[in-house]
Amino acid sequence: MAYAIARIAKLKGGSVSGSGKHVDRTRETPNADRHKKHENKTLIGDERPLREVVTEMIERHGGKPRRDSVECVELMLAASPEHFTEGRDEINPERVREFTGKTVEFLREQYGGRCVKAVLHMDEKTPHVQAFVVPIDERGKLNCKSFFGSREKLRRFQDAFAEKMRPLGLERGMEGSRATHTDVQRFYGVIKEEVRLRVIHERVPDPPRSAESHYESSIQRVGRANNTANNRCRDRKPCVAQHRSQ
Ligand SMILES: [Mn+2]
Repeated sequence: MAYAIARIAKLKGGSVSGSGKHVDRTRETPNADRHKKHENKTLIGDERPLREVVTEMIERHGGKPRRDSVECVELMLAASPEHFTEGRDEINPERVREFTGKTVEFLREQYGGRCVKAVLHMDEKTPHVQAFVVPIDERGKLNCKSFFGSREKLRRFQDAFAEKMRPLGLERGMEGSRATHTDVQRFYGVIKEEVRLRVIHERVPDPPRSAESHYESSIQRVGRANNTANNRCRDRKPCVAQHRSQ
């Protein structure tokens, strides 16, 4: 059974331009095959850098992002690899065309002009679309929470994508089921390099630890380990001495 896969990543500050460079391949991309780069396609938006179009969209609505605002949400939309290969070695271009068409429809219906860029990647292991949505609410404010702020909202986003993909024969995996989990893992396997290069803001301690405080705590840790080691040595010295004297 092939599944529809939809994941999001929230982008703040510097990670907007980083993600943009990655998706446009203007930065070295180790997991992408440069011989297939010409098969990638811009589906929504133009060739301008992501940072530029996101800022433009925010400014058009009079918004001033705070330092920790989610300025852009990256959507990764894909299907199980076997959906495109049908068990063969080659990718069926017709399957990619259908998938791409439905994905663009989905993005336009759900986000309209807020989706400032969408790119089809054909140069990684499995075809997938990476799309970028500026989460501007009805009042013109950046408000990621109103789109993706709860488990329920995330679930609805995945439901809607699966519903859109249903005519292609793709299933929405049962939530929390093994099948879904395996597929997601496999998907992340495909884009592992991208994920590794990205700053996962949710995991950055808040406030971020400075290099200095990190250094301090490392020194303390080494110091404690040293003391323990010294104490152990001290305990053993008499034994060594005793042993020698025998
Ligand atoms: Mn990609």
